[in-house]
Amino acid sequence: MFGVPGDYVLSLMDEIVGSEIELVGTCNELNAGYAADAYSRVNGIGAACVTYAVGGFSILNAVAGAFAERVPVIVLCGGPNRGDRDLHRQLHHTLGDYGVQVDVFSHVTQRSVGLTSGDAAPDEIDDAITACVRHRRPVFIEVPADLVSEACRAPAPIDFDLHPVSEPDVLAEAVNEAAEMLAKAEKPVVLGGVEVHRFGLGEQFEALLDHLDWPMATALMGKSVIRETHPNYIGVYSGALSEENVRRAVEEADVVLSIGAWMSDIDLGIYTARIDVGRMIHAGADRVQIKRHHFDDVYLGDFIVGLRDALPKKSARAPRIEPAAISLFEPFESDPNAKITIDRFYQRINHFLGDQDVVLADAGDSFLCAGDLIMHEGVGFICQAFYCSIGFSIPGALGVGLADRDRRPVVFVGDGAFQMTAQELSTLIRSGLTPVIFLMNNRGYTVERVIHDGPYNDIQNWRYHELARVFGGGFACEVRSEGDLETALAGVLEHSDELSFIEIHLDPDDCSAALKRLGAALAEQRFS
Ligand SMILES: Cc1ncc(C[n+]2csc(CCOP(=O)(O)OP(=O)(O)O)c2C)c(N)n1
Ligand SMILES: [Mg+2]
Repeated sequence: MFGVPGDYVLSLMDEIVGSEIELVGTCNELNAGYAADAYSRVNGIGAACVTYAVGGFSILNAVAGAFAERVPVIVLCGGPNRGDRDLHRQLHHTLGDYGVQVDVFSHVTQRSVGLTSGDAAPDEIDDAITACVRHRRPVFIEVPADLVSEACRAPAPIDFDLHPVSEPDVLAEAVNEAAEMLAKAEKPVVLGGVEVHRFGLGEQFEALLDHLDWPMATALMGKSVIRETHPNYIGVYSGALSEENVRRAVEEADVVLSIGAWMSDIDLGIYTARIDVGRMIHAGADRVQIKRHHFDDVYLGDFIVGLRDALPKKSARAPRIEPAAISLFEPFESDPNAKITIDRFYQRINHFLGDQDVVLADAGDSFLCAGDLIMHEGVGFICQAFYCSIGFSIPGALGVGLADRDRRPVVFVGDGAFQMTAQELSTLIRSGLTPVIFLMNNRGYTVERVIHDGPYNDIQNWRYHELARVFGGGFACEVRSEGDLETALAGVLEHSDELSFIEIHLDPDDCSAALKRLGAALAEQRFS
């Protein structure tokens, strides 16, 4: 559990410290929220604990992100004693209306509850935890300081009912209709999505893919939903931003079978995607849409298994499309004196990632570039490709590292994003974690520059690589050439038992081809 103390939450924190839960102090509450979110993406659920209002409203943005991206996080928040509320005392951190926090959080959580009595608390807490797990969304529980020590009954076992049962007739009808459409397909493609991961359906999904043997792409949100060395995996689809072979495979398919994919603007390449609904089967968490009609109460897991049973093995003569993992076999030869560029950097990093790494790519050019990296067996990819709050990745690395100490977080973060949450480097070091952080210094907000430039996109240039030493240690260096990059990567391997921080100096106008296309599409939308 991640958090920052305050007087309203000290009694609750004492209970947490005395429990089996490890309480990890972060530099601020926003970072506690990001860390809990990333922890949840690896381990299935995350938690944070903060004080009333000043803490609560600081973590709000991270909770909104978890809500938008369906990440289960439990937020505990201390609060004024019940007696003080009754007397309407003007207490520090309060805003007149004591209920305002629970109210605000009700808009960005599945359940927002202020506990009021020991009698009701066990049911209210169980209800909130159940809502969090079932809906894969955050919940907020406010605990008045004086309630913490009040006696209540022991908690009952909870049945989370994670995979509710589909309506059998509706499921059968949806599966039959989908199977009929797919059986006629000659050029089908599968689009794998984030909900497969959120609902723990990776194995079922991979079994379906192996059974069908069709090409499969993913949108950015769903990246790493299966290992990307899978022979059927062809790459990230994001409309006009995609690599040409992936774009054509998806847009020229006669049926697109979308399994748990989201259709957000970034995922669809700012609506440059050209997929006709008339050729689409779109299975979501609890609903299946076929062409222009839909079936409710059909759950994703049931639909995946149902389709596998209904379709013959390797039915369609799906075209062979080059697997994305082929890029791993393209040799990389370093040109030591060449200035480092974005393209060459990521080509090199593709060969650097190891099994069990978890890549965290911050919003900005970092997540567009990292989308083309190949996630090996067991390698995870985490980015907020829908909510896109910059600064997620550094505290996110803390969450990932603590969720599984055997996995190395590898962070790609822009200079602008880094300045948002930089101080959490200190907690990474304090926790003895060993992430590798690549700070992409292109002197400002390049994404924004590409959309529309102005003086607001310039930021103060820091000596970023010196910060690791300021915050307590680790291996750090800066990279200007391809030769420097080789030296830096050798240093990372040598210092595998500590944090590595590598500052990459880039030209301000050096960015990925995808960003150039994205910028043009966004600029057209906003400024035309
Ligand atoms: C919390 C937050 N504030 C502002 C934005 C708007 N925004 C999106 S990208 C970006 C700039 C990111 O700059 P940097 O991290 O340096 O990445 P680059 O674009 O240079 O690759 C900004 C300010 C945001 N997404 N999130
Ligand atoms: Mg930048």
